[in-house]
Amino acid sequence: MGNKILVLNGPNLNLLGEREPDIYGTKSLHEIEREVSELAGKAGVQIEFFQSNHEGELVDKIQQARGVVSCIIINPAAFTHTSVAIRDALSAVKIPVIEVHLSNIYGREDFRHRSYIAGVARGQIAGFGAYSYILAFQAALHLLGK
Ligand code: CA2
Repeated sequence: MGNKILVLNGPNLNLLGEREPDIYGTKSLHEIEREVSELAGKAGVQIEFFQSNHEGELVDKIQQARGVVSCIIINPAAFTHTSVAIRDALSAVKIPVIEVHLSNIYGREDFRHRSYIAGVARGQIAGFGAYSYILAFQAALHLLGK
């Protein structure tokens, strides 16, 4: 299992930086991943990134992480508020989960206030834009005892 961190991103996050910069910021997902990757290199941990617009692909990736990954950082995007399947997959693999959001979901529309993921996560970070991912990575290092 070693010290591998898996960073999962859900639907539409591939559009990051292109639209709605007032809500989600101006950095692309690739830029965010590059920054986190640099930190991982410095910390001597392995890191893998995966983005999908498809719920089932995210479920598959979570299942494949079993026995291979030590911590999952996930921004489930819209699936945060809908997906029992992703919650059940995260719960089944018994890998510590950190939920991350760019925006403060509690300051937005009511339907974003409920997260199906929060109950199976060790913790949640929301509202700091791209920096939420840096904070989530720091939290992952903490969970790995680094
Ligand atoms: O704040 C977050 O990170 C969210 O997970 C982002 C999701 C949203 O449904 C959640 O409520 C909160 C949406 C991601 C969509 O990303 C876009 C990026 C650029 C342009 C349009 C959408």
